[in-house]
Amino acid sequence: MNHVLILGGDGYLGWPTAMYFSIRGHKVTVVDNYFRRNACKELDTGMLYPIPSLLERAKIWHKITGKEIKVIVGDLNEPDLMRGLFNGKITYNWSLNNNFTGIPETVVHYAEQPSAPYSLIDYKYADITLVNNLRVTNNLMWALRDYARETHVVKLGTMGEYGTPNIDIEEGWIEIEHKKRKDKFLFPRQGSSIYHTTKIMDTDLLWFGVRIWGLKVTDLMQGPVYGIETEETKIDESLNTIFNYDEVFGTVINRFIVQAVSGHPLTIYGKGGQTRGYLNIKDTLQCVYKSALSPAKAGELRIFNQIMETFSVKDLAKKIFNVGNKRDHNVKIDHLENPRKESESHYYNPVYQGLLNIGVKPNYLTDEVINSIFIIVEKHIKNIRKDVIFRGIKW
Ligand code: USQ
Repeated sequence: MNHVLILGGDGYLGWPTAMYFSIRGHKVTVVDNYFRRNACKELDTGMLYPIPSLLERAKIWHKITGKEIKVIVGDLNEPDLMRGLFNGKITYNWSLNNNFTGIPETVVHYAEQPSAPYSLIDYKYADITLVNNLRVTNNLMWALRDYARETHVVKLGTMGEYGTPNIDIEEGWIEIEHKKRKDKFLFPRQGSSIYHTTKIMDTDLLWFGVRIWGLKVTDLMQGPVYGIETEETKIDESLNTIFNYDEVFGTVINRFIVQAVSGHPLTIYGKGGQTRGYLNIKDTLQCVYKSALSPAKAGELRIFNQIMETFSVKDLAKKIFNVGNKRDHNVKIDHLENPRKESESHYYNPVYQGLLNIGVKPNYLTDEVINSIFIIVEKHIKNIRKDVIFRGIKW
């Protein structure tokens, strides 16, 4: 694998992924339309600290490391932009020269609206989520079909596609015996938001492309990610990733730590028995990288459950309460009426072996790791806005 194309390369995971591949010697191109930044502005979500534009980030990266990350600022809803990434009819917004890098061996697809609450603000935001997520995925699938059948797609899926069924969750597939006959199917899916439902639909779209045109796809069913730092963001503060703690774009562990630092009670929704699989942002990078190094075969939809350990929301609050109090924060815990429709006590037993089998080494949520996130959040305490922590977007 030589050239990697990262769709959604400006986001919480996209930018750290770009640096991770780049520092390891791969040619990297990133594309982004600033959806996340614009949505944060429009919804007035606040951010823990400001971050440079994608063009500035690429220039800073080049200055510090001597490596090039080519940047295209554009909307992948436009089929011609997506196709240009594979047929060479493309103009870079920043690169050392404007020469087409060639067809990428790997595409990492993050270019989706990633928030469940965003998708349920009202009809408008549901529609933006549905149109964006499916159209970008469809544009990608057709560009691959027409120009790049050898290219491997690593697509970010979500554990939330499975919901919380009363049986063990397999890695994507399940064998079913029915009236004495057997066959293998995608594991049953039941998203608990419009966002999660779009992820089910785009898995189905790519599964179609895999069956009909022999595309190569790895679908990473990721749980909520936490963390702020990667080896590459540590190189310089200006390389930091976007960090949200608000109700729309913040994920629960990141939110709880910011709440603890700012003196806001931890916002457990309902009873807090909701159990999910979690992973450190550093592990997202490892998982995507290892998947890219050992691609799916032609005509294969390979699915991994991308989580490293499971916790209930109550367990998480307790962990953050303990570390926060040791750091002299007077942490309080609150149980809010759950704005979401989700089970608060349920069976949860997912399998998550595939990524370990290809060499991922988990970083677990230890007190030390939580403590290291506290230290960074404390540095930016002045930027924390308590008014964006809970607004109550209802399902
Ligand atoms: N929760 C609280 N209090 C809060 C925030 C969340 O109790 O202040 C609870 C939620 O009700 C939920 C759990 O914590 O049960 C996780 O919520 P989250 O906001 O961290 O995660 P979620 O909305 O499920 O979405 C996030 C990412 C999404 C990714 C997904 C993986 O935003 O992109 O796909 O995690 S998963 O949850 O496995 O579907």
